[in-house]
Amino acid sequence: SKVVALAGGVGGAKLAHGLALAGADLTVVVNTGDDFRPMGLHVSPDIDTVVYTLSGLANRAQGWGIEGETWSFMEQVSRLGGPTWFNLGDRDLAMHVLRTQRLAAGETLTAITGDFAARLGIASRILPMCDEAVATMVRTPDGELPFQDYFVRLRCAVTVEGFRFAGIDNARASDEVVAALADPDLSAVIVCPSNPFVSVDPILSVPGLRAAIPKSRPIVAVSPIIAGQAVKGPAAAMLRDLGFDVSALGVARHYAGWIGGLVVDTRDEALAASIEALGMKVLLTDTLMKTDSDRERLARETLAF
Ligand code: GDP
Ligand code: FO1
Ligand code: CA
Repeated sequence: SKVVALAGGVGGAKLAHGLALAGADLTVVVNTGDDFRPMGLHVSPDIDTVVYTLSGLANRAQGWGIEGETWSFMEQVSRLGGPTWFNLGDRDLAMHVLRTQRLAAGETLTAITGDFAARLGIASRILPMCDEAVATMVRTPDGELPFQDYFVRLRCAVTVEGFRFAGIDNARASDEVVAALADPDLSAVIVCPSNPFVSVDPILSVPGLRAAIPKSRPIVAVSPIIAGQAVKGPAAAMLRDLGFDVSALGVARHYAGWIGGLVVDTRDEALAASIEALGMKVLLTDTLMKTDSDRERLARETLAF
C-alpha cells in the first residue's frame, strides 16, 4: 500500500525501515529543522539518519552516522584548532561535502537527497519537508539556542520553554511533498515515533504541508514514549518541561484533533481509555524496535490499524 511517513531521525528511520521491509510503497517526509553548517558544510542530520538506515549503512548503536566509521578528518580538524563538538566521520563527510557543493550550484535539497538515496540503492522516496532553510531554535531560561547547540553541544541538559522554527514563514511544502500527499492511491499518513516537538512539529509547520494532507485518509501515529520514558533523546524531558504528561497520553494530547489513531505500547495499556476519550483509536502492541523483525512487525500492525 502507498503510505507517506512523517519522520525525524532515529525513531522515524526505524519505523520507515520497517514500512519498507513490510513492502509499503513508501514516501518519507523528513524534518530539516536540525540542519546546520559546521565548518561551512550543509549537514542534514535527520535526512542522513533516514538515508543511512534505509540503505543499511547506519550505526544502529549510536543512532546517527555510519557503521564502522573512522575519524581521521576530525583528528586533523582538532590539530588545526577547528571545532570538534560536532563530529563528521570520514565516510559521512562525503555526503556533506557533495550536498553543500550541489546546493551552492543551485540544486534543491529534494533533488540531491533523491539522487543520493537512489545511488545507495534505496527504493523508497525520501523527501525533505521543504527546500528552504528552516532552523529549529530552542527557547531556554537563558535565551534561545540553535538546535545542535542544545542537542549535541549541551547534550539537552537545559530546561526547554518552547521552540521557534526560524525561516518557516519563507518555506513552503515542496511540489514533491504535495504530490505524494495528493496521490489518489495514498492509503494512510503515518506519524513515526519521532520527537513530537522538534521532529514532527517542524514538518507540520511548513506552510501548506498540513493542509495538503487529505482529510479522507487515516492519520496514525506511533507513540515515541513507552512507560513514561523516551527510548532515546529529550522527548520525555520536553513533555515534562512544557507541562504535558510524560506518557503516551501526553503525546496523544499534543496530536489530539489531528490524528485518528495512536499506536501505544502494551506497557501503557492503562492509558488507553483516556487516550480514546480524546477522540482517537488506540492499538496496543509492543512498540520497542530492537531488531529488523521488530521494525517490520510494528510497521505491518500499524498499516493494518
Ligand atoms: P531524532 O531526530 O534522531 O531525535 O529522532 P526522531 O525524532 O525520529 O525520534 C526520536 C524519538 O524516537 C524518541 O523520542 C524516542 O523515544 C523514539 N524512539 C526511538 N526508538 C524507538 C522505538 O524503538 N520505539 C518507539 N516507540 N519509539 C522510539
Ligand atoms: N550527534 C551527536 O550527539 N554528536 C555528534 O557529533 C553528531 C554528529 C553528527 C554528524 C552528522 C549527522 O547527520 C548527525 C550527527 N549527530 C551527532 C546526530 C544529530 O545531529 C542529532 O542526533 C540530531 O540532530 C537529533 O536528531
Ligand atoms: Ca532530529
